[in-house]
Amino acid sequence: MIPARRMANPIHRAFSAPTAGGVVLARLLAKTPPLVMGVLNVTPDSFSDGGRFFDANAAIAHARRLAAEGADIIDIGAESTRPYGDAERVPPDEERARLEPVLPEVLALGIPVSIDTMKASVAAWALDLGAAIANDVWGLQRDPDMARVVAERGTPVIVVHNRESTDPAIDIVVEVTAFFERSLDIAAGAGIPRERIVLDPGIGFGKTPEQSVACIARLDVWRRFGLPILVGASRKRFIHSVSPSDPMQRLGGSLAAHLLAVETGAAIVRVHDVAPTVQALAVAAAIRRAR
Ligand code: HH2
Repeated sequence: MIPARRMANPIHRAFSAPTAGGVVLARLLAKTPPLVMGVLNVTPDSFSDGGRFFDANAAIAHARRLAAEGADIIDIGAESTRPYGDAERVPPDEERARLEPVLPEVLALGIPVSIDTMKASVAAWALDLGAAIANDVWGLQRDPDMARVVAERGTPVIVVHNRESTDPAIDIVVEVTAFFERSLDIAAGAGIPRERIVLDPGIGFGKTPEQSVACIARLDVWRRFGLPILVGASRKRFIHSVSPSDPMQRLGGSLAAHLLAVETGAAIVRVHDVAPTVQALAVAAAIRRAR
């Protein structure tokens, strides 16, 4: 039984879905936001870590490290989403083959796992194995089966805003709001309860660096949906546009972005560097409490 105080909190409502990963989800419910989602890319070509964890043993070791450093959720993906284009499309069989030796070991860590995929068949397979959350960087709007797969499994889903190409002329806040509304309609049509949805403006996805900055600055706009908001700013290119740096050298910018995102309403941050993020959030919270 979840205490009423927790159910009033959107993040606790979103993660209270009964799923195969229900036992570990209970751990999320015991925590106060913000939650830290650690990134595990089992890919040869991710922009952010360039294939360091493509090898299954390296990936499993990294998942253990994310857990030890305090990740609340591990987000595993096996196809680079390449927010900045030239992504190599991975067939579903290949994506699954990359996950097969790694996912069971990651699930065994006892931390809720989200499956970062835009393919319904891969999501279905991973959720059936015990992944607790679907993370769709096309917000239920790419694969027509995704909403049904999520609805049938009763899991939470992260709806990420995306666009095929950038358009510096558009008002990105208006665009993301309209996208979220479409995703929420698709979710409702498929029978996904609103309470199981997390919104994510998709930092870097089909956005200019300025538009990514604007999304973090204006996060409060999407609080009106009453749903948890996730921000994944880690190592993204907008940091380079403010302070020129390679992806692996963007920790300072990532921390700044996530601290401000939490100030503005993010309940979950998706990061590559878990330990520094956990520390930064704890210090920020201590200062806030002392105000
Ligand atoms: N960003 C990436 C991938 N998945 N999921 C959510 N919910 N939000 C994000 O901002 C997000 C995401 C891209 O980052 P990364 O995983 O490091 O790179 P790649 O997709 O190249 O593996």
